[in-house]
Amino acid sequence: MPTNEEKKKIVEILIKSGILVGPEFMTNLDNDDVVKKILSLPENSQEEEIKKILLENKRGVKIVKSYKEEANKRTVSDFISYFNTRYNKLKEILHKKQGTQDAISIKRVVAKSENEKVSIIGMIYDKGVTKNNNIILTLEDQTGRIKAVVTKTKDTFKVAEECVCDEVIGVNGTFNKGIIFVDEIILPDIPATNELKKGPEDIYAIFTGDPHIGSKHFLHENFNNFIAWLNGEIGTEEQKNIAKKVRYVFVVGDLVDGIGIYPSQYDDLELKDIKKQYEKLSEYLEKIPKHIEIILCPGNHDALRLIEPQPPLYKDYAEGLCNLPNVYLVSNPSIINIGATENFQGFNVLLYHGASFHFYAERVASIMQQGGPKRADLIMKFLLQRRHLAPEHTSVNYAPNPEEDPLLIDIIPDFFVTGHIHRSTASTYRNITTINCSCWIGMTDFQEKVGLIPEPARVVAVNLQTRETKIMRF
Ligand code: D5M
Ligand code: FE
Ligand code: ZN
Repeated sequence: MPTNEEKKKIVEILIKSGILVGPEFMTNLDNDDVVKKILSLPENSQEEEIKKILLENKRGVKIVKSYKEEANKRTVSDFISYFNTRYNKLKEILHKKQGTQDAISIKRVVAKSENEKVSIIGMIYDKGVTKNNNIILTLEDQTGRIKAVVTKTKDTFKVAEECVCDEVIGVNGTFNKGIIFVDEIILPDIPATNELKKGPEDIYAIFTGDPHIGSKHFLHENFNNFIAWLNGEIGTEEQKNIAKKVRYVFVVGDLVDGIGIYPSQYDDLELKDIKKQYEKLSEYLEKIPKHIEIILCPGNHDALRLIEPQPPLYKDYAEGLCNLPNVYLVSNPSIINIGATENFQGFNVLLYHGASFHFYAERVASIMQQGGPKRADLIMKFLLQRRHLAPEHTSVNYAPNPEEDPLLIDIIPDFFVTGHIHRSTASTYRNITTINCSCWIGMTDFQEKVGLIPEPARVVAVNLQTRETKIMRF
């Protein structure tokens, strides 16, 4: 708790920065970290900075990573630095793993004598098949390129079959006649020892996505049922009991249907004005009880650039949302920490709408054969193993930030949450709960054409004390 002296100082700082707070603000200011952060701000701090700190003061939500849009134009050299940054980070992860600890540079491999055991860490520059149906990978690091052959008879052939360009892997094998004959491929992956965290409180987080507000196919009635349930108005006794314990609602992109997203979309729209679509969303979300924190990230239908990372929604479009005290606008992707208490570090939730998913659903044979886009669980596992949301360069449009790769999975999340596919799955990979959220829009002509049957009006409810997941239908 801040002392009276500290309280006075905080009020002064807030007034100077033009921020008005209600009387309940001081009563609720019980987080010493927040008090310290505000007091250590320079005199003429930006309003935005203070607001960010205040936002985190709200119960149990901390924005760990959310990306802003960078203003500068990108050049070819940015792509080179971006790939170097990505390679270095994944190399660091791989170097810690059993099997690739002794990896050396490609230049040093090439200088070796014949028939020597070698280990390298490389980015896949190219992948092909030899005339005997073995897989041939061209691997690259900062010192050069080398070919690596994986024969059909090796156990690791299955791993090689799934590999895509631009992912970073460890390779162990024998160097002979300028080629590495591969014994083992090691992926950066999630450690097998990754722990399942359980929270101290019997509370719930709800995961949903793709409301597509504004579309003629938006399912008003079902969405209203969902909100009525959150308000304890409908459901069985057991379901009402869960509703009482909900503290967080995540909505993972395609918040509105947008305008001009596909050629004939105009005819599919009930609300043909983007601001009206976001206003409608605010009207719905306003009905959610205020003790529930609502976290919103954008998707490919939202009023933002399609380049990833997509920044949080702009205030201009989402004024109503900004005025709701329990709404947090974050980027796509982003990492949000929830449920932390004095003795518990909280859960990290990795949010990603999922624009890269179709690429892997169609290109990776093992995923395609098991259901393709219907198997978000397999796609999510594939991405976690590669520690990247879109390993192959052409799988999404992205901004090549030379200092950081926002699509890299460096922090191991407790929850990996995506949408876009309009179906729901809840699964686990190495103690990470992988959730693909459903949607609130019926079948569109486009989906009918691509043969993807949606499973709308479902949410995934997770108990943060037991980590039990439940798919609920509305
Ligand atoms: O995506 C709506 C639906 O359409 C969802 O089921 C995914 C599918 N979809 C979206 N983009 C593609 C591509 N490029 N190929 C195949 N299927 C796709 P939404 O983002 O809501 O329009
Ligand atoms: Fe969608
Ligand atoms: Zn989408």
